[in-house]
Amino acid sequence: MKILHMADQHLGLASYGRPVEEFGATLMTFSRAAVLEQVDVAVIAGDLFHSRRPGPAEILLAVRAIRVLTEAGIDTVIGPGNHDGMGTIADPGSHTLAWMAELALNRVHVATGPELIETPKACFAVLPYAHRRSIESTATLRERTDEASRVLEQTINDLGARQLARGRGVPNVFVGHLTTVSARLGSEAAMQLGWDTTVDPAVFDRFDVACLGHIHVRQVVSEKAFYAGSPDVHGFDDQPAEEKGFWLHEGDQGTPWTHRFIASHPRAFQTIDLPYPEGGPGVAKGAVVRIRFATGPTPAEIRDVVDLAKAAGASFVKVVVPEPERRYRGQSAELGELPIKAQMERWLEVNGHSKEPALSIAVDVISSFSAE
Ligand SMILES: [Mn+2]
Repeated sequence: MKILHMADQHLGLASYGRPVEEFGATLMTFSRAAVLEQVDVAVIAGDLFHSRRPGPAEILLAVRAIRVLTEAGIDTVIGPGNHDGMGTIADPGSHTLAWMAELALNRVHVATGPELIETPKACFAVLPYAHRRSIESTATLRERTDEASRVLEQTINDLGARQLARGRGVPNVFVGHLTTVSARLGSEAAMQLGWDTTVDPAVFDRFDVACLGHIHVRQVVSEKAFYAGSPDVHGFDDQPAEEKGFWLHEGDQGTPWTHRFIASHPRAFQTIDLPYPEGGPGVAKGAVVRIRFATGPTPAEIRDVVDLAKAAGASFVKVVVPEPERRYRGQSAELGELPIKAQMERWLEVNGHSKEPALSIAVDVISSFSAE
């Protein structure tokens, strides 16, 4: 059987001057690819919408793309992500896709909690995003995060066991919106490290394939687990446009699966360091361009380089000028000589903040970075 897997579409994000229709077009690229490849199931592994309160334009674009799948006889399996408003796993009505689940559209399967979804050719164990706060506890932040990870792994194992118990002889697929321990993180890294519940990718070994969302960098986590990444470029630190797309997973129960990348061809992002080369800037057609000045420019210089970039085809230009060195309140010159943890501790002390939990969180974040 064939599954086309995407995640993190973020309909409604509209950053860098891009209209919502551009993200809708990417979603339509997904549907058309699914039809072209004659897949059995299209999987959307969370964050279809950018907010839990999408406007009529976003809802229309989502429904149109899903309808293309339905009319081609393709089943669609959707799991809610954090941006869809999935916060508390015990509250099935909390996310923006709840209405779509309630409609019970033919061939459209929306999970409202951790559940099994049966299609003619496979069984899907779907785990919506689960925030740490889903697990009631009086423990410390760190303990709660660890506990939430254990609970999630247990939930995944339970879903897998229930799949096996059904004994249909079809592939057992996992769909989830979550962080795995070894995942290579995108630009939201600092926000997530130490804050998000994480699971060990070994928990996916029991499935035929795991279709993951949440991390925006498309990647292979293990032999069984795959992140689709966001199909549009979300910023200058994101993967380049040519690496964006979907996974085509193909196989049968208990047999080795193949995993093929299908490009989504989103708008390119490009960084140009000044001065421009001879003959002006080389800009990919319609690219979102970031121009970096080495020294502080005059307003006229900024206007000139922006005009040249736009004339060369840029759709949006972001100008970066060097920032003057900042010194935080309470920071002294010799502080720079101290190890970073000591700097942090001293800063909290001087500014009259309590050291916990800020210090433990900072240490987690710092150690995660240096481990790479
Ligand atoms: Mn996302």
